[in-house]
Amino acid sequence: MKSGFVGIVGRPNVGKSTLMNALVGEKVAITSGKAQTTRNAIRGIYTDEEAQIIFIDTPGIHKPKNKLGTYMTNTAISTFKEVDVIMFLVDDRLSKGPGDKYIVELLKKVRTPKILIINKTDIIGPEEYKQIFDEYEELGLFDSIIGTSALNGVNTGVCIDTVKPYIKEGPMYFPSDMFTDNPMRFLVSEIIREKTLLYLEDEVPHGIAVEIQQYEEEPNCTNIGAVIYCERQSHKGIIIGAKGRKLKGIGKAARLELEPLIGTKVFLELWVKVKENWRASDIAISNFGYRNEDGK
Ligand SMILES: Nc1nc2c(ncn2[C@@H]2O[C@H](COP(=O)(O)OP(=O)(O)OP(=O)(O)O)[C@@H](O)[C@H]2O)c(=O)[nH]1
Ligand SMILES: [Mg+2]
Repeated sequence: MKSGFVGIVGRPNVGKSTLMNALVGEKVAITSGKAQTTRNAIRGIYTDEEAQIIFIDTPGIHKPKNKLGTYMTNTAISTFKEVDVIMFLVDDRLSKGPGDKYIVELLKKVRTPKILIINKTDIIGPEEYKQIFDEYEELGLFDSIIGTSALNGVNTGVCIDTVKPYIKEGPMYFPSDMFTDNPMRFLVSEIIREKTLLYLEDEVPHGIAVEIQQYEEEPNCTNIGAVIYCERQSHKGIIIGAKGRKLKGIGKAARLELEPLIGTKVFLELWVKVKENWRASDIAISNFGYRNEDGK
């Protein structure tokens, strides 16, 4: 048996979480069309007869504008040296902007094997794909280059086969039927956050955090109470919506996903509260669980 860790890194919104879910075959990380969705390193576990591969989905690396952003970017970069293989996801040409160039410079400094994943091949034309491929190939930095459509599950098997030679003989860290090591409460808060992102536009989503305040399991029903925090009074109104309709929609969408996941009926109550500028506060971001294991 082989086992090892694979870091999935890249700019925000390139499809890292979508790819991890496709590789693992279960939704273990939330995804959205809004940049900076993932905030923690999230482990997704893949197991077959030969190997157990623990994928680590990371927050998109970006130029931070607040303490939360700094935490997120540091979380992503700190995985570079902790994994056996790095999967670097892109969805555009290297010459297109500074984001990918910055990550490439960071990757040049680490000796960990690197696989380039050109994702979203379903919407990249063949000409464009070749340009992306050539620009990265020229760097001589990557051990392999793979094109994927994470959304359609295209080439996930190739990703797994490409990773395997880079991981060593090792123990099974997790039971074969386990897909993530995160507790259910975390998944629940993330799914509520995902639905909130889905219903919101522009600047509000980035300032959202979800805190589970009540989680009671009964034989046929789970009672969940959660607070959606936002940064401004005006955002609170947007989240609640006219006659509370938006919040109701968020609650319903979350409940529909939670019921099959938990396996009981779910009674979900949501509140919206304002915590001014929380992303600039060390204490607030730490209280929301955005802290490293060493407490920093
Ligand atoms: N067309 C297409 N869209 C994709 C593909 N993979 C992901 N997406 C979409 O891209 C958006 C971002 O996907 P995520 O998986 O949340 O991206 P991410 O890299 O994890 O983003 P952050 O967590 O913000 O860093 C979502 O709307 C996905 O549905 C793909 O292969 N093709
Ligand atoms: Mg993500």
